[in-house]
Amino acid sequence: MTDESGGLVGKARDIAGEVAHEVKAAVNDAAPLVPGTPGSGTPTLEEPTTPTEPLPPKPAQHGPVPHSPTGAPSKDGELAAAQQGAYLTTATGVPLRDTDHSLKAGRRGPTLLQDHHLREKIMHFDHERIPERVVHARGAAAHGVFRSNGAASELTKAAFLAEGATTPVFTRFSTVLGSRGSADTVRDTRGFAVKFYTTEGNYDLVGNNIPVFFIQDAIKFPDVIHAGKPHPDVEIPQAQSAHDTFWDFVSLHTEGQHHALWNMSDRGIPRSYRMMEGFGVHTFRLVNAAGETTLVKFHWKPRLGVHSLTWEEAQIAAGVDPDFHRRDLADAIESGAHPEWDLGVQVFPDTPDQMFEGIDLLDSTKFVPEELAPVQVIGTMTLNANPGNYFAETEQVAFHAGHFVPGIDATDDPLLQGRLFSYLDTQLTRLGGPNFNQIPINRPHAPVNDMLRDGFHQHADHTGIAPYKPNSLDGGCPFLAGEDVSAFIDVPQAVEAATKVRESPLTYDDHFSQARLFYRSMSPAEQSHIAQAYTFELGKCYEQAIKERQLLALANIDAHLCQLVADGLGLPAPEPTVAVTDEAPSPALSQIGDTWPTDGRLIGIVVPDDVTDLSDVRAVRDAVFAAGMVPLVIASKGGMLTDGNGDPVAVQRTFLTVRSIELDTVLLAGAPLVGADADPSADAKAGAPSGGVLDPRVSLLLSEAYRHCKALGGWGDAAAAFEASGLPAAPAGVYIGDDALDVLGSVVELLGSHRVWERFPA
Ligand code: HDE
Repeated sequence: MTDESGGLVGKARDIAGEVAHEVKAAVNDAAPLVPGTPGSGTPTLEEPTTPTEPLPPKPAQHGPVPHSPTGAPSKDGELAAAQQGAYLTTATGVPLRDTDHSLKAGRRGPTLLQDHHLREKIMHFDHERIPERVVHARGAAAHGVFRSNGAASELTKAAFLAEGATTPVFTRFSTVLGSRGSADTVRDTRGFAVKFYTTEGNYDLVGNNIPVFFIQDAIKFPDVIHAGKPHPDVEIPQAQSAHDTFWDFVSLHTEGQHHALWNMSDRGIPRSYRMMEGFGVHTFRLVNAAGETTLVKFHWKPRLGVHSLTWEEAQIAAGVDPDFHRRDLADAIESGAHPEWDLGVQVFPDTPDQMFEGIDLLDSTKFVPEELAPVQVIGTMTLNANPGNYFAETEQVAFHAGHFVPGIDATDDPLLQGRLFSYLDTQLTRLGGPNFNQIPINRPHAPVNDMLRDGFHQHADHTGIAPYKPNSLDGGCPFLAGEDVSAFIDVPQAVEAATKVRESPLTYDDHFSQARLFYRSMSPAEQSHIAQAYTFELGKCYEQAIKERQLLALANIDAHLCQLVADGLGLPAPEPTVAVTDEAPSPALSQIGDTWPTDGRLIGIVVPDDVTDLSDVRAVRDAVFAAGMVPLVIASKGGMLTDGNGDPVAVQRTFLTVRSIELDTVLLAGAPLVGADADPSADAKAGAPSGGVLDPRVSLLLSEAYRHCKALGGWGDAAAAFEASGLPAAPAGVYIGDDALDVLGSVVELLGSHRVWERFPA
């Protein structure tokens, strides 16, 4: 290296040591911050000119734990640093002086082919995209840890399920149908995929937030997905099932009816990834150290409870904040509200028929009600860090339903069997070759000694000359695990001697009884949401025959549901075509009737311009932070609110930027008068009715939040505001008082049950 280039790098390192960065970590330690900071540094008005090393990640962020491509822990954390040095370089580390101008023959002349920097920069940019996932393209992920309580150690020899074992995890949530840039809050199933980096290799639990699936046999997967995806001619509609091809398929292939019903329920529009259950869906086989087997179904139970959006909230969010779920997850982690789930199993004896209480455990369109087989908690997952880089981690993570560890094995569920093939296959196209397990986020934290060699993007520099078995040239390495090593041993499961057939077991023919069970387990409010969802989705279909055919399926599920939907569609309700059995409800399926923690919930505090004393606002804001929630101060315009008595109060949202859907509750510190900028031609929200005294944007905020059955509160002149916004007199779940902290307490208590349920018309 010349003096110029080598000296530059060295000099930059020295300067970086001297430059004190105002890193937000330090600020965060001192006082809680509203989450959402774009980076760890505080930007200056002028473009910085002092060379410095790259800034550290944000405090709540990190990349994959550094390991070599073959699972060896990195002795030098630096290996994980993707950037270093203070100066811009080429991909091969040559420092650059200019990246704004291409090399030209004169100022106005043509660009020269010689410009290797331009060529490299544009070449790389042209190839930044990889194919999105064929399903589950839209997702968000986080790092965390799984702690086992040992309750499963009698059932499985898996080391990560031994008492006290802690295992790093990376968890990705997703929608199924939408493209990578689609909205989060669409009506759809959600993916819930967890990669456990165990000491015995990676274990992936690739599940969904719904315990049943559309199809019983993997061979139907392309059919159901082609039907759910946008129409192939015009590629609409995006990320939803409210269209003809979806309902055409599930009304003909009625094994999809049960899953479709779950999607039409509130489970199809979760409030947050943090508030979803997760299910392994299939039955898996556990095997313990003695070789004894049990059948299990995996469940993730969110500590925050299962909660959903209303359909109107979901639709507004899809436009106003398409990143609603991703933002919620990242912000909660950044604000210290680390989401947690208990992992549990339903345990069934491994009998030859693989049935439990008349339910076929190999049929993924069926679930086992918790009342019949309780969920036994075997550990807890805490998500505590956001990814450092979306593409490197969330996009490149490769889950595989066949990533088992010793102690966990597959069953003969024909849906699972197809998945065991599919998840390796898809990565060849998506990640460009067979070495995807060497990508940092996919690297195991266990020693790898395989005999797989070469291929695109090979990162491991293998030694030895005999990647075959048996060999003597490499001393016989690698050896097969002996009795002293816990190895993966396929369970020697008997398979019935049979003739090759393309047929399903006869138990698979029942498509309606569990759908009926689910519907009858819902509260009246939840049932009415289901009826509305069907009416909406079928109302979006063009073809009358498809609507009529789907009504036939609904008649086989529940006559009242069928009637409600038929009324909405203006069609007669048909008679059932199968015997409608009486199914005992499963109360565990309803979301209503308990209270849950409110960690990371968003509390909007509206401060009118005429509030001269901000002490209540400061007290409420601090109490909200102290309770592990996030306060968002809303005012007529941005900036800082001051009253001359204490710290200025930062405004996070204005009447222009705020919308009710991002807030779990709204508190009014008075009654904001109509603002000078409340002009419907500039901001359509300003057209909301408000009695001419209240700012119409605030009136809209209140009326929407009220309609969405959120708890509300206020102090000062707040009563006048509620009155002006047209809410009913003495409305349920609205707290107005003189003491702001008392009001906050009442509202948060109600928030624990998620909604003011009695406001929903039953
Ligand atoms: Fe998947 N699925 N799937 N799936 N699936 C994929 O893998 C597939 C199924 C699930 O966040 C793909 O890497 C087939 C059931 C999740 O990266 C692909 C069948 C369940 C994710 C694939 C199923 C799931 C996927 C697309 C029927 C719940 C996202 C890209 C036999 C238990 C994982 C990829 C992530 C992703 C195939 C059925 C869950 C193509 C063939 C049932 C959560 O391999």
